[in-house]
Amino acid sequence: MPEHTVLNPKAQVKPKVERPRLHKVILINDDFTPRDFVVTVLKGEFRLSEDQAYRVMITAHRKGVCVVAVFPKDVAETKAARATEMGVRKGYPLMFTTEPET
Ligand code: TYC
Repeated sequence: MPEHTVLNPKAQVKPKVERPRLHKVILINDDFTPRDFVVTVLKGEFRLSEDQAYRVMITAHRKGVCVVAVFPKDVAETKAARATEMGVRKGYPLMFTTEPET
């Protein structure tokens, strides 16, 4: 056998391909935005069903915050900005933020 024959080629290099981390979109409670409007925004921007949207809204209402969904960073940031903007246009303090998933 030649001196440099590789018996197990896969043992040579460890492919270090890491998936980009996903980012959470987080809904923040406030005292002014109407519940129905929050549900409408969640359905429109995040494609949640009526049931899912109501559960996310009521969880934020009771606990202060709720994770809406996770996306690649740019998608999470765009959706959070668009959803927040929908509230701004109506004069509501509705707020969505993003943070990297641990
Ligand atoms: N707390 C608001 C109210 O009582 C409803 C609300 C829920 C607002 C969730 C924002 O992220 C929110 N009208």
